[in-house]
Amino acid sequence: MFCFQCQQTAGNKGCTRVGVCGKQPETANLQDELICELIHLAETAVKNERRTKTADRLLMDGLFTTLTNVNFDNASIRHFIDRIVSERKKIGGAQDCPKLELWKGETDIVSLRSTLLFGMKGMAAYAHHSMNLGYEDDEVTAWFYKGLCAINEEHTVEEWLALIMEFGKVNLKCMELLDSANTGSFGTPVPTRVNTDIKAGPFIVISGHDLKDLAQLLEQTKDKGINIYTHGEMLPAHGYPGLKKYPHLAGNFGTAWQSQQKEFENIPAPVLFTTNCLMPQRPSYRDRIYTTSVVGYEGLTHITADEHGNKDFTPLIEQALELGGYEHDHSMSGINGGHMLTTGFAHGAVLANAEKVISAIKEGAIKHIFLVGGCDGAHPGRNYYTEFVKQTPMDTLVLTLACGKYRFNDLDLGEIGGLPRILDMGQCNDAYSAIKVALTLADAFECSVNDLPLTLVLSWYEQKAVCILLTLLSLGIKNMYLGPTLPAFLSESVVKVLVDTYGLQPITAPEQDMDAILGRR
Ligand code: FSO
Ligand code: SF4
Repeated sequence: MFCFQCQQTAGNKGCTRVGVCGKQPETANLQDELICELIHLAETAVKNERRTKTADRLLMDGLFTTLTNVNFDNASIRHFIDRIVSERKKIGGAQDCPKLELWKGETDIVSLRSTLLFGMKGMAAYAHHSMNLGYEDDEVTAWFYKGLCAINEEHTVEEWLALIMEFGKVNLKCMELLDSANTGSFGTPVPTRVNTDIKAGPFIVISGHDLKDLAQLLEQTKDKGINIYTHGEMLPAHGYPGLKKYPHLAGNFGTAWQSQQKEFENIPAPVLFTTNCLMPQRPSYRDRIYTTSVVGYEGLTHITADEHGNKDFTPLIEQALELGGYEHDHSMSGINGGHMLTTGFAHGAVLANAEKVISAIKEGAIKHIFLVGGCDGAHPGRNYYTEFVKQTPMDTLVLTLACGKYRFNDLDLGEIGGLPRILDMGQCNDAYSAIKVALTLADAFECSVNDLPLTLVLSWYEQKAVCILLTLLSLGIKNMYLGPTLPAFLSESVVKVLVDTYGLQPITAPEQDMDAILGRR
């Protein structure tokens, strides 16, 4: 096996014996085979000018299946490969296709090819959620064909870089599409306080990013005496009017994904994984974990959708009632309990306060805005983000998004002009909100985003973070800080391009970076 797609890759070089994430060699090899089959399907569709709805969906879901911490189930990956092959044959493709060597070749070319492929895996996740809610954009869907074909073609370094920047722009469209899908289906998020303790009685925990799954679960548990708690990236769901209207959407359970093995131990309730990040389970709670959609793990119960996307969550509901939950209201102290978390500051809520923010910046009440966001992970260097946020001066705002926020979203940093100093914009795809806010401010100050008193301090873990980074670069955003380590798949020369052209900086120490950003040196 060879895999170097995520931040925790072995020795920051590549997983070769077994994945740090728990992925086994056979699974890794099957995922490579799946990617090769997707490339052949895209090539056949383009060559024969026969794009189909089924192929569209296979490209997105297939890429998403291979994203970090999504699918560890060999049988389901094999089944997926069979579906791709059968669709390829249906549209006039060859019986058998050659195996492709994705990770072999000249270092810089492998690096550029991997960057594009990993970015596309991230975009596939966003396109998948949009499609679940009935939202599609032809330019985005068509780019999956274009990008997959491009991966199996020869390009010069300049051509690869141009393709990657073009991809970044398409991914912005895809994030905009998902924003329309989420707000069009569930309304514009409003600032919302979220409880982190667990009420007595039966409950279900729902993790991942898919709001449609949450909506169906809320509908099916209505008036059944079952409370629903979000976990990880599902926390921002509380801000959407169409979801918060359910009184049994009771709070948020636990912290970021990498703590799940500890936090799920002994909970008297089932947990549904709608997307990543799923970790190998300890035996103590394995019988309570359910998967759906592209998520898979051998031995877990998988909830499938019918042809209209409807799912039947009865197995979880029955188990929740059987387990009964906690006897008394349960304090989760130690794992974020006892705090109220605040979410719902997507672009709608922040821009409703745009005048206030703009005049606060003009009057000097807000001296700087930081976007500290991205994905969390187990790397020890990730304490940087907690320390960095703690050190932000009182006259600065901190925008955040994705699961990296669990490093500091329980800190009380006070308020600035009636706004909390930490504003949670949502999930990782809500980077779209951050971009919208930045562009609005640039407009108001008649300058470029790079001239605003704004700095992006990003944490990355898996491939959605890769597509977001490529979008930010394609918008020409400079001097971003990235950590906790630079991606192993970026070769030295590619890093040099990013540093020289975009001023991308690896994080160092919180004080040192803060001083440099605020010009205090
Ligand atoms: Fe986190 Fe996992 Fe949103 Fe990622 S839960 S790490 S970038 O999947 O998707 O932030
Ligand atoms: Fe290693 Fe990450 Fe790949 Fe898992 S996804 S095998 S941890 S590089």
